[in-house]
Amino acid sequence: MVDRLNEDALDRLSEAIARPSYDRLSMKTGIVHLGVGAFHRAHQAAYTDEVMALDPAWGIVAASLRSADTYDALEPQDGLYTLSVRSEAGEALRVIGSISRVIVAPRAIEDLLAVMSDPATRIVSLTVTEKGYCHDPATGALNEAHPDIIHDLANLRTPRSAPGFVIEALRRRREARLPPFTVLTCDNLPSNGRTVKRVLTRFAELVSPALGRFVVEEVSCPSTMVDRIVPATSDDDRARIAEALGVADAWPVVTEPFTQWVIEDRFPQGRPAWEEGGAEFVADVEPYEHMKLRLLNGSHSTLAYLGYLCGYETVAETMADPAFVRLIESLMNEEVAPTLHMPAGTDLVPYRRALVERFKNPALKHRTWQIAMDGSQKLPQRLLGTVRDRLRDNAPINRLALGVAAWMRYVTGIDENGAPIDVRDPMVARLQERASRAGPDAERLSGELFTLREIFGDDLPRDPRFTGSVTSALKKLYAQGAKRTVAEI
Ligand code: CS2
Repeated sequence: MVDRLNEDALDRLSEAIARPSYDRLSMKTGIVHLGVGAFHRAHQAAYTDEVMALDPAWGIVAASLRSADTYDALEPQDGLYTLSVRSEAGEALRVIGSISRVIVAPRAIEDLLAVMSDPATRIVSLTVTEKGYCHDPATGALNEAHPDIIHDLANLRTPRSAPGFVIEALRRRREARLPPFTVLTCDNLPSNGRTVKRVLTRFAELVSPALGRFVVEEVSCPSTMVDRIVPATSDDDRARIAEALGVADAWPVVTEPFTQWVIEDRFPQGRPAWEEGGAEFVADVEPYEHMKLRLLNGSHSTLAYLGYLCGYETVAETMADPAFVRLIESLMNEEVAPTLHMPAGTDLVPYRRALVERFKNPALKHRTWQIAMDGSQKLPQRLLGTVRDRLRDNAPINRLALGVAAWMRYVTGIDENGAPIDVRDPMVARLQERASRAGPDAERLSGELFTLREIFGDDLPRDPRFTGSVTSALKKLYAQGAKRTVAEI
């Protein structure tokens, strides 16, 4: 009796469950992925699985930079896991086989660096979240005071951070006269390829000028736009999926039917034929990235802070409130869309409509609390870039300002009923120190938080149109609560 998903169990799954059509034993490692979270497994690993039959050279060795959870779940499963695609229409299950091995970086540093430095590895991809780049979110520059960066520069051979691993592996390849791998960032950063190149270049320069030049001249960092909503897996998901599989899967991932991956085609060492799995290759990703970060993620963060303050647990629950649908539609139509400059032929109207439907998907339990995490790293590219463009055009920013104000209200760590909020953010200590200094006073709170240059830059705190709009939205949130504020805007 097989009770766990693994290679042996594949033949016994019911017909309805899709599974790898290729021989997993002939798979070679062409990709090392850093950050093996749910998003990678529902997105890039699924695209790669889709095209593996075309070329088995592109197997993935996936590393987690911190916890051993994914390793513990997938190692007994031969790297296999279930991808569940859910909507009101039902659930489709597919077993993904593109990950051949999981490595827990902190306890296998040398092992990970060895695979990254192997001649067969031609791509190192990353989903390490915004904060994983150890950069200053407002400027995109490497944060040289970041404890992990200080550690890694002093201990090149035993890195902790994503930039530290990438640079040490590149250093070894250069020394061995091997060509560098392509660095493929799949995180929601602005101009993500350019940002990662800048961070890596600076790190490398601090190691040696020659390594800095090598990164500038030889390392390709294509930008990507990645999109798929992937909430954290719950125990209910595990139980439901085990029932359908007939075997247990310790870590399935649950997602929506929609998926999009737009990539700049700059892979000097080759790449999988991801286009056969639905990816789009373009010369310049930036317009798509702006569209997605500003429309989807900007709305998502706005929904997360305001929805949480209203007591809504999930995005779908928040979107069941018609006042929120109105807010998000008008935010997108009136304040965000006018800042986008899309290539001819892109129609934003169906894109925006689809977003509203995606947010409403009742089969996804995407917690507002989950999206609210790490706001200090997210606001710049999700809301503040749009704010800057609007201010340049002298255009109103009421809804964008409400999103920023809701973030300020949220990071105080006390909700509208006086209960604590579990704020997760790399800057949480500084945020809450400022919030407690200010007390429940909109003017003082916004004043304290505007001084955070890493988030707001030097320009926004000096623009009274911005500070005024945010402070007046924050006053409303304090005076009448989030529900009424949203209903009235
Ligand atoms: C979300 C994103 O958690 C978040 O901050 O906004 O993870 C979002 O679901 C994805 O970017 C969708 O592609």
